[in-house]
Amino acid sequence: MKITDAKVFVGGPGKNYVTLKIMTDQGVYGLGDATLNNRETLPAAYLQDYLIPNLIGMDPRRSEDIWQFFYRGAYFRRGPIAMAAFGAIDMALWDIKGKLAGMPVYDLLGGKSRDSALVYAHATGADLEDLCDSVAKVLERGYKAVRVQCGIPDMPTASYAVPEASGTDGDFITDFSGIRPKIEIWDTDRYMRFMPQALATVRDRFGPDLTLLHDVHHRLTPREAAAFAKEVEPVGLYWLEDPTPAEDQDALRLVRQHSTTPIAIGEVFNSIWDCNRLIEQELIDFIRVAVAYAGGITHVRRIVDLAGLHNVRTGFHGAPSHSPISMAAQAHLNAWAPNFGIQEYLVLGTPACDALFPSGHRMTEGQFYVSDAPGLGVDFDEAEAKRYRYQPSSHPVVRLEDGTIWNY
Ligand code: GCO
Ligand code: MG
Repeated sequence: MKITDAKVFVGGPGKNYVTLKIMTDQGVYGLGDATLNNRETLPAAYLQDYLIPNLIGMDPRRSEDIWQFFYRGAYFRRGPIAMAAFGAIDMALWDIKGKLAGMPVYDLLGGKSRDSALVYAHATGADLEDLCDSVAKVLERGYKAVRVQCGIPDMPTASYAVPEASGTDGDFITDFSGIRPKIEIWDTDRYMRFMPQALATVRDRFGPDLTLLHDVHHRLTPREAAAFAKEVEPVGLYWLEDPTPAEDQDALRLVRQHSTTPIAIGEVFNSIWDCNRLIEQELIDFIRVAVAYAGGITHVRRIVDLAGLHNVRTGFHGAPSHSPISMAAQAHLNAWAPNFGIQEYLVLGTPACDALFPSGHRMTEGQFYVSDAPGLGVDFDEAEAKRYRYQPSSHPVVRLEDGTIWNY
């Protein structure tokens, strides 16, 4: 069996999804997602210029060897662009494998460990009242778990994932449009004074059963993160996400020594080498990698297995930048993983997205039900894809009030 061709499409409703379609000599095709948020043309070029010319003629059933060929064979290993590019190849090969076997990917991984997977949505407000309205709306839609972000009083600009004005939009999603980044101004002291109390108010208002999460988005130093994590202990967060940037894996030890608040990290990681010490030394509770950024199912499965040995559960990244293809790949891992925790979920379900990526995956009452169709269970409508063009976009850049660049 041979791979005969592969095509890359860039575009989608409100997002530059990078979709890979691999064709074979037996008529079976596979789909993968190489969307690297706000840098989408780069994995697309890596696929087109380097990977696809090598892929043609390979046996698609040999997904492990193909993964090793592109990883070890590249000489310059790892990095988000390469890992997103061959992550998409890997997803597509598992899709083909499942179609050949007539089995959903979760059965190839070892079968279902649960009937459905708990997901969390986002609630956000320009101020605390606005945030509570947003949480109430999310709960009305059936979710049982919610990540809360809130505007900070007297902060010079709205900070991460928060609308400028109250009442703007309960479904606020960060505006990444344009090639020149928007500038956000950050003040750690104001955040540290306000946010623990805001989280406590949400907990009081909505009671102990709400699964509550918060994302610090890499803004604190390890010492500040330790103080924050300790202060919010009574809130009973499901997790505190990205309290510090985690390039320095050992820095998390300080947070751990001072607090029992569960820590989730990993949405920007692209290999097991970015998180092996965090996992082995049990410095985190949840691993946030995304199948799209971390080398596909083959590599993420290794991370999940390592995590399972150390009481670390999964909480895969699910921001709207992931197409329904990688969300499906994650849904299959979520159905199987013995150490599943929760799944961030925002993308599927809009009519335009469903038209481009028809699938039998379903989300209801805050639970994700994986499709039992063979392979990944998502299709891609090429005629529909012609409606979309690449739109340049950028992550905001953060500065402190004196101008110093900070972490987004
Ligand atoms: C999350 C993330 C996102 C990121 C975005 C950047 O937890 O969902 O932090 O909101 O900001 O994915 O590309
Ligand atoms: Mg995050």
